Amino acid sequence: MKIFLMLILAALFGSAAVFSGNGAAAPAQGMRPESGIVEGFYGRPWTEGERRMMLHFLREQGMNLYVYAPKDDPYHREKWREPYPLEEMLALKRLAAEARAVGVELVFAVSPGLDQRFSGWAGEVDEKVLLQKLEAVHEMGIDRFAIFFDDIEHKEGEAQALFLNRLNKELLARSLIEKPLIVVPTEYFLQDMKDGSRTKMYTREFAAHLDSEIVVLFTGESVVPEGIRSEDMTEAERLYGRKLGIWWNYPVTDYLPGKLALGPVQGLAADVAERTPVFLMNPMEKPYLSRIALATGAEWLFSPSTYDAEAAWRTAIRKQYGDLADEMEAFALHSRRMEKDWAHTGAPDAPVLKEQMEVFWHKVERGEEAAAEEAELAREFRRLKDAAKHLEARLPQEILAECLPQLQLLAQYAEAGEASLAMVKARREGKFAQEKALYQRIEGVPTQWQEKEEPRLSEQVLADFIAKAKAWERRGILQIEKRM
Ligand code: LOG
Repeated sequence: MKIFLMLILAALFGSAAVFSGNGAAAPAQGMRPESGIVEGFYGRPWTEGERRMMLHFLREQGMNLYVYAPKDDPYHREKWREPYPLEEMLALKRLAAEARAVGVELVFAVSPGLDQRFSGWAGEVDEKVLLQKLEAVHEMGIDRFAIFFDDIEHKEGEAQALFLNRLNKELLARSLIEKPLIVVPTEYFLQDMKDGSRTKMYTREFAAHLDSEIVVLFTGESVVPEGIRSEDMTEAERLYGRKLGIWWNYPVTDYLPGKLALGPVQGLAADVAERTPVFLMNPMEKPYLSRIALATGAEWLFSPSTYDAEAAWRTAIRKQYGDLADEMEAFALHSRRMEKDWAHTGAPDAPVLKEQMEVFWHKVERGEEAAAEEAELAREFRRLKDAAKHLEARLPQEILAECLPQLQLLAQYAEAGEASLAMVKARREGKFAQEKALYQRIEGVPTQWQEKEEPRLSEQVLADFIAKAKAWERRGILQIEKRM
């Protein structure tokens, strides 16, 4: 009987051990990839308090990695050779201790590529300096590292790879790390990796020389793509000759900081979650508001085949905003999509409302009666205005500080929307003085932006509605003037 029991126990623990390895290899069945965030955006690095909050949040979401890589921490990138001042060293130490207590692994990254030298005596010096830097950070209680070569001019694939191999070996030999390095190559998105010109050389050389245990991250087809298909993954894996980790550029907004990315993570094929060893999301400079998207990313990772982005998004808002959830959902619905010349991602802003508005304008332009549409839009503008005011009065201070200009813009749009409806009505009723006065109320409402920092939301929906109202009125005035 005893032997029988031991056999069962051995069988149980034996199989458990198979699944408990947490190395960088692709996850075995039943195991999840490592996951979390890469604090890897341009802009104000987070404060210690914000990072602590995020560590706890990651844990609650079942994620386990925090990669420290703020582009604008000078000691991470521009002044990578210089050691951290004492104060910042101690802050790292406190953060590492917190991470350990919480059960999230803190990975420290350096981006030396702006001016790192790879050959000769200078190359040796740089390597030594970097090693010393990592040693000092290790003493603060951090034992996993990453090296990033994104966004740099020099593309020295072979030299980078050989350097990374040496560094990885040295760190392992000195027991400064237990798991291999995580790296971002200089070509980290498919379009760039595949480019027919000289750049293609880089990927080939980097891949050919890099030790297979080193984890390489990629962002998908472009830097900020709509999603990642299985084919993208397959092709990138082929080019780099290994399983690839993912650096997901949502909800990051550093390329368009006036907009908040408050939508769900979407567009990631289900099998991507099963194939990748590491899934990292790059958040906004605003840590509190980043949590909506991050929670949905965790949800995708844990049930990729049944993931429903819209449902996950609503659930995340419910959980995070409690009795302000309805208002928050109304606001966030207008701030999900990220569009710039080279970046296209995120769920659309308020797609149903957009359709209603199109029907409304279609009828108005043809001089048709649109009372039902008008009433419906009026109700929605009122609801949005109330939501904005309510959130402004009741959101916790740290969250309000991250979205006040956008909330005020929402209120402004909702009011301008009401004025626009009234303006159309005034024309129909022949009340021209009133029409003119209403136009003056919407004339100055921003529907175009010069600077990427200017607050914006709902560009294709609310802003577009106001822009259409302005254009409609201007055309009307022109016609009236012609007749006079
Ligand atoms: C940077 C990243 C930045 C992001 C969005 C990667 C690997 N690197 O184009 O730091 O936050 O774009 O602007 C990037 O994505 N490169």
